[in-house]
Amino acid sequence: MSKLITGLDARQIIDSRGNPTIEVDCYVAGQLAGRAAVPSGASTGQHEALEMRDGGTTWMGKGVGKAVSNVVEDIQEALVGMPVDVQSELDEVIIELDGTANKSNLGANAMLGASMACLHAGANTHELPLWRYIGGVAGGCLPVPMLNILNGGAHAATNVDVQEFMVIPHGFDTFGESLRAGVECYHALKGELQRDGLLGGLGDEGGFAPNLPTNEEGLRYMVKAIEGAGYSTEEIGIALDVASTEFYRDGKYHIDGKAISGEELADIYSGWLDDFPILSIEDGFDEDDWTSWANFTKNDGHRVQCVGDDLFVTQAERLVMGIEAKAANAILVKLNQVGTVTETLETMAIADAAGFNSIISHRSGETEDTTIADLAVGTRAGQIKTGAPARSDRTAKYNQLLRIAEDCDEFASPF
Ligand code: 2PG
Ligand code: MG
Repeated sequence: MSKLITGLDARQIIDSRGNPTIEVDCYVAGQLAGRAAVPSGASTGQHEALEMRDGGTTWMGKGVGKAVSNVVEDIQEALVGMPVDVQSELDEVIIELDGTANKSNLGANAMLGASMACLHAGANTHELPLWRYIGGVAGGCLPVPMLNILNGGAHAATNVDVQEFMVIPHGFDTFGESLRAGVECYHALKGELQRDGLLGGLGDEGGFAPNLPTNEEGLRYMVKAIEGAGYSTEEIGIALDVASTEFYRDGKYHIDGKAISGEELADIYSGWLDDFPILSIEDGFDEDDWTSWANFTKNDGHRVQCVGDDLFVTQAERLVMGIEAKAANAILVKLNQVGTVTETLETMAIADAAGFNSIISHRSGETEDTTIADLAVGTRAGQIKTGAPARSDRTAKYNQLLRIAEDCDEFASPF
């Protein structure tokens, strides 16, 4: 017989950027059975579900006291007495209780904290690893990591417009070897930047954050990092998250000191695809510039993964629009963009049915929570991006994948 939820608790904790966020505990039969913490973005899409903040002056207005009380009062009352292992029913109750399209009543951060804490509690009461509980007997495949070793955009105080330069070590037999290669590239990049006097601070996701003369120079450093670590660009490719919504204003993309059209930006990407081993471009265009997205996917989608993050915000409705418009061929998956585990899984199922790849993703503001590592394995997503292999908020996920790899030996890359 299923065990029943007997209580939820919640508290405000601190994330990797020093901002408040919410952590939720789920009690089953009076015992703490599951705990989860919610991440937070910086380059957020305008169509994301609402992250509830208190406003005012304390905590820079970013306190999550209201979200905490929404869990402890409303969500707890609705879930107590329900079996802990009926995730989709639990999420449905939370969604109905909120009753809004953008989760503005309870806050997506409150809802996701409760949803994920119950998910963990469900796995624990069945004495299953989380990835197995999520994926069932068919689940269980380690993803290829995308390691963001050079940070720019909204994640760094530099002149680099592209937000993320990632290595994808795809030509390896195991997750462990793939991660090792990515780590070696990280250190090789450090050496290259140090030699050129460019080793300054780090970005929000633990990657190096140099000022560079052009964005293309970042690509050159990536190739130097891969080759400097002793690998070929056949086994390690590059992924970019351009996060271009951040520099799209008045119908123009403001990049490298110029204001250009979507077509001109697409030409730049095509040139980069000719010259560099780029396998994946995320948010190449603004979150509402559907025409540029569709044109680029039509022209270059056969040779590069076109990933919608701000474009789709993990929401089924926007993904369906994108599938119909052939606007992309892959989706970035972030639980807190939609607000519950079940809706996230539903969006991934739609992507899968349409032949879109899914990439499980962290946020730039993270905690020690490792739910996304298990989500990636359980759903056989194939790819995960969770920052540089440095700083505990990022390594927590990679380290959880190493632990999972001890019990799950399947590793597959879509590249
Ligand atoms: C992104 C993410 C994570 P943020 O744009 O993909 O890397 O950044 O969490 O700031 O939206
Ligand atoms: Mg992104």
